[in-house]
Amino acid sequence: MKKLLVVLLLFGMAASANADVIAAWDFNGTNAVDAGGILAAAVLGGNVQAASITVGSGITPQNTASTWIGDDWLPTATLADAVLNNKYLEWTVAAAAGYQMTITNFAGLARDPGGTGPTNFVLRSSVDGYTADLAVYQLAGNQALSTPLSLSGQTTVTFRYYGFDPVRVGTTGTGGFRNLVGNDLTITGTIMAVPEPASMALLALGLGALVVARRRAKR
Ligand SMILES: [Ca+2]
Repeated sequence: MKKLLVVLLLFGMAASANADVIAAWDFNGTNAVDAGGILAAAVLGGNVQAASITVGSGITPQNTASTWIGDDWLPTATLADAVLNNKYLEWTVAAAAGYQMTITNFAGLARDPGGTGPTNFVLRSSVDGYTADLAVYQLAGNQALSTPLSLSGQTTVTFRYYGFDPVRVGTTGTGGFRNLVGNDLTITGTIMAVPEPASMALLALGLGALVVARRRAKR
């Protein structure tokens, strides 16, 4: 029994490495127009291959200094409208070959929607084909967002930040992210080598043998 516990404990320790920055963007000195609609992350964690942010096809990039924002979110009264009309900002993180990510947090500083921008935003991901709401935000000004996530065993993940507003229908406000000192949009988590089938099979074999030995000892 003790051996079984030790094996499980070691396996658990290997699987729970410390959370670190997987990718982080810095909008200082740029914007969605100057960057040509796509911006690579300023910081990539170890064994992260690439990360970039862009805007959905229904959004027009905006050139306000040191932001990542877009125009033409509205008229989009509901989340279903936003999904249908591609009203979102989008960012993607990809692990290096042979590695996988567990994403545990998203953080950013949402820009004040002002008098005309959308106040409702929803975060979804490619993990389930943009189906489930990972977070629902309602903005009343500049707002620091920090959302715990639990997306494990992923090689590439795209996040979509959908914007809509049931009240400001018919206006064309801006929405997106502001500049902070240092990183402005951050994805946190852990990166691990993808377990090889051979080592997984060995582990299963080892655990099976221990269980059999334990049962025999009980008799
Ligand atoms: Ca910054």
